[in-house]
Amino acid sequence: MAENKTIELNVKGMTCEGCVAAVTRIVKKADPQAEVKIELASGKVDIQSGVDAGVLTAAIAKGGYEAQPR
Ligand SMILES: [Cu+2]
Repeated sequence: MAENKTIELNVKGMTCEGCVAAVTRIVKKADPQAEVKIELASGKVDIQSGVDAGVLTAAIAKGGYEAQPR
């Protein structure tokens, strides 16, 4: 299994706890072992995962949120 690393993203488009739950779900679908920390007000998303940052960013984008490394 790949080594976990911290992936730091800025995610735009999250407006409520429902969005936080949706982004968490998207990340967990890509990596069930991932640890996800989301700050709704700032859009800061920190993910501990062995999955490639590009894969997670693409999955979040597909879910309708704009994700960028920060
Ligand atoms: Cu929402």
